[in-house]
Amino acid sequence: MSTLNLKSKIFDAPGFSKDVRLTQDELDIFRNAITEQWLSVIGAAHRELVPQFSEIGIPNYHQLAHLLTHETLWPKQTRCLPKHSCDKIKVLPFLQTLRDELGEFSISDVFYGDTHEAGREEIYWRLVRPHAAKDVGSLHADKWFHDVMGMDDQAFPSEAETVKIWIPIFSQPGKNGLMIVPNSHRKSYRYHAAPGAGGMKPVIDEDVSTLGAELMLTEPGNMLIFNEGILHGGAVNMGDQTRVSVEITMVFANRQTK
Ligand SMILES: O=C(O)CCC(=O)C(=O)O
Ligand SMILES: [Fe+2]
Repeated sequence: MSTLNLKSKIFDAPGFSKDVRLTQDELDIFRNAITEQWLSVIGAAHRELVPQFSEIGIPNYHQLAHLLTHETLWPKQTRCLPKHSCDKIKVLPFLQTLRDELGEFSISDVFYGDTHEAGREEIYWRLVRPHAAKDVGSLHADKWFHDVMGMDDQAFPSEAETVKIWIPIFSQPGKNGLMIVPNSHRKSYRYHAAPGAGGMKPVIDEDVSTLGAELMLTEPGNMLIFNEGILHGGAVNMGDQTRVSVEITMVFANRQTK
């Protein structure tokens, strides 16, 4: 039962889809789960600041971020949703839509640095403050991360194929979001591995201004679903709100790409 043609978009051309949207109820579940974890991490470091951050909300996080040590407060492990939130998200209708389109999949395990939490599903979020170039990484394909972090055969079996779901939770279309290079999963690009905050990370060795990266126009809830070979990366946030997005890696037992 496929009505959106996702398989051919993701595995054939252009290598991604922007056809699936969360309902308002689904979006609210993500917003509430992320806000809860965001306040709990802030509260663990600075109990007295919780009322202020709670009052302004995540889209205005950057206005008060100077009150805490942003650079050290948000390693990936503080942004992986707790089990009670993952359990709520796992049963949402959008994942059934994806199963109907793409076939059965599992969600990859929590994986950061040298830590692999076997059996715990990874649904994580990120904060990208306005005009903060450091809050976005360089263009990459997710399969480069899997390679340089040695995730194959750990977070998922090496014969498996992954597809990423990227969901804008708070976003300003045209001002922030994800850049994608259409059809890039069919090409190869040079990169090398370098140490990063959460373990090894890939760094592209190409002139990225020539690669044809396009900013995707995505309203909150309008997800991007893309091939593990697609070149993509966060755009520097030119808006006036903190951008919040979620990432989920679907794992398919068998390769669809030949
Ligand atoms: O949201 C970002 O800035 C980067 C996201 C990304 O690399 C991904 O979803 O795989
Ligand atoms: Fe990525």
